[in-house]
Amino acid sequence: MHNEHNDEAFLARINNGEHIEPRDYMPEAYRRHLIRQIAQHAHSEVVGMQPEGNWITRAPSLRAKQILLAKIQDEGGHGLYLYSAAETLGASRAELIDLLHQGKAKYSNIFNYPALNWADIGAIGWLVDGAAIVNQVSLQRTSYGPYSRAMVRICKEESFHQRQGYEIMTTMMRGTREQRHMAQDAMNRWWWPALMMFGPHDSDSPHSGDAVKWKIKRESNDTLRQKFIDKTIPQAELIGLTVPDKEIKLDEKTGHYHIGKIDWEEFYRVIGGHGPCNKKRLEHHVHYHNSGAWIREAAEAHKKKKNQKQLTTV
Ligand code: BYC
Repeated sequence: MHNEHNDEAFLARINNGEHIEPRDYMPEAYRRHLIRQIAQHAHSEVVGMQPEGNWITRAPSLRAKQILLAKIQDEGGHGLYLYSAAETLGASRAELIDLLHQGKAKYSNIFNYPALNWADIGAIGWLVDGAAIVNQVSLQRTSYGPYSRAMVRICKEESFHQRQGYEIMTTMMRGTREQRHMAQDAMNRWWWPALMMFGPHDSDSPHSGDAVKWKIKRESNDTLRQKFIDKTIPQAELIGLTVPDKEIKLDEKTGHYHIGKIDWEEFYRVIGGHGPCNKKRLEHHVHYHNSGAWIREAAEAHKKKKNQKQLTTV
């Protein structure tokens, strides 16, 4: 345990590439920064189960249903790893969920859009999980130990999610004219919100300064967005999808694609609570959280009874 209550020594450890562990000294601002980000991440995983959950009963085959179920269960698990990582910083899951319900904690912009048809399940897996994995691979090297270790597990599962989405899109692009149209329509609706998942441009990102200094963020919002763009455009072209951006151009010298302007007004509107599904997502979460209260109470009562039994047998 590193108990030196000294911000300079703390920064030196970070710069030395050491992990910060729960009982080590950390500045209060570092702890609060992590709780905000990890909670937002955990809420995203759990709220992210909603648009896909809606399609379990309508999956086009038993195989597709099994894969979708497994993916959604993974996401619930990711939420649990992340809430546990936040708990090591002194923030309880109940407290964080309460903040979500009060509209004081954010979750990813992307889950405020509707999943209208089966092609959306492909687009979510391919583009949304694809964007999430680019961000999360980088977060495997984040400075806080429990967050970094949670990311290693999460990334293994996310790569399967991305592939299942791309497989759906590939199958649809090999299908009928209507199926190709559905896949292109889903691409058109999910492309720009997926680019927004990386957050505002570096110059407009208020938390990036501290995040980079403390090595919470290992790569900037724009660097990760560009990585995703460079990786995804060739995948779209390979299966015959058109990226919905007339300004896309490959810079032969740098190997990077140039893209058009992102609509940041839409981003701030959506994260400010006014996207197409914000109200529905939150109401759904509150409803099912409240209707599950009995099981949390039963688990607590069981724990208490078990502890009492252990005490009497000692
Ligand atoms: N959505 O200073 P900035 C997934 C907010 S889903 C909403 O750049 P930061 C999955 C930001 O919170 C992926 N809000 O912030 C699950 C801040 O507002 P506050 C989830 C956003 O934190 C199921 C303000 O804008 N992944 O895995 O340095 C199925 C200024 O931004 C967003 C994570 O959460 C956004 N996209 O950087 C499939 C990864 N972007 O807090 C997939 C972990 C920004 O001051 N998080 N804001 O009110 C991160 O890496 C960073 O938090 C971000 C933002 C890059 C997202």
